[in-house]
Amino acid sequence: MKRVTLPRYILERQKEHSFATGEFSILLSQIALAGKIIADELVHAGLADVLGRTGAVNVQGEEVQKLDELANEVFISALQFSGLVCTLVSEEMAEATNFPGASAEGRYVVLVDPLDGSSNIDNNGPVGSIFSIQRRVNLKSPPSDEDILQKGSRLLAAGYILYGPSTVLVYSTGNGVQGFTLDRRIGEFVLSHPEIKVPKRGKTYSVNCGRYAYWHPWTQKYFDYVNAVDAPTKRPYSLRYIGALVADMHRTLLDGGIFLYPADTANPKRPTGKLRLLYEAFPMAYLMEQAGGRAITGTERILDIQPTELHQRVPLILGSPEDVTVAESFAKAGASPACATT
Ligand code: AHM
Ligand code: MG
Repeated sequence: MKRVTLPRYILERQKEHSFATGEFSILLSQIALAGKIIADELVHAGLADVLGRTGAVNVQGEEVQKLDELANEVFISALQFSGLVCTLVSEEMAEATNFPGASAEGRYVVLVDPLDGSSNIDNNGPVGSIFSIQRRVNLKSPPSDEDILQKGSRLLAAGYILYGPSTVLVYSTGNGVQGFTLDRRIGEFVLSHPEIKVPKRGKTYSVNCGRYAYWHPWTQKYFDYVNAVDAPTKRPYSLRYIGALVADMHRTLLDGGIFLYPADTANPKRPTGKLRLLYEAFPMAYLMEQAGGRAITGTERILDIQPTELHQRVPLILGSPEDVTVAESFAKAGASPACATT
């Protein structure tokens, strides 16, 4: 059997990347290394003393799990000595971290959610890591917000690692989406899902419908729509929701359908939903578009949003193009004063 490892794949396609020769290979192999280390820690988590909470609360106001902290440390160690990354942005760190020494000259900003879906950790559910890479805007001055707060449409690369029954790394550098599965026998990611394309339409929707009471009227109407019986459009859709964005994204990417984490009214402090723009919504939107899908807030393309804050949140709706377009028509009708129902 022909086995194409991740390092071989990157080398073979290096000329297509918008990175300077060799730099992307180093960056991606360091990210893949972080993924392998985290995957290994997760496999043994129930045996080592790494389950549960640290007692700390992060910048998001969420309790930090020991594995959140560990995964964050793994990404820092994997990236800070590459000499390529000037700044790391992480869900687990209140501020962006500028790496010292030779790295201060680095030409890239890396953004990560080191362990996404961490509420699944203690019950042995799937979790993931999300990463993306931006090019530093100005090499002559110290790294600043200008380098970090760039639109998703300017991303050089994005991807995720899903720690499920197998560990899968999916990434794009703007030339389609490739998926690799970790072969533990040789310790390498091996190409298993070349040129991933999302189906034009799916049969499932994915949303935390326990929040129905807090949703805006258009979201409730869309939910009622996907649950209604209509043979020509193959409704009702089935519900699939894992509660870990990486796992819900991976299924949606492969099988089609729609994922939503919409804005709701539950918490006035976060009227734009739960998911974070820079290190959750942007990379997933980038991958979904690269696979032929769409990603919107409801009324706006995610990748066109100009970020204003490091940990800003955003409503996220992504998936098969036809499914997202239907949801968009509900959102646009709901946003129009003529159609407002409250
Ligand atoms: P996390 O990054 O702190 O783990 O939170 C993000 C997660 C996503 O993975 C997932 O889509 C969402 O939170 C689930 O939230 P909820 O439990 O409200 O459905
Ligand atoms: Mg997350």
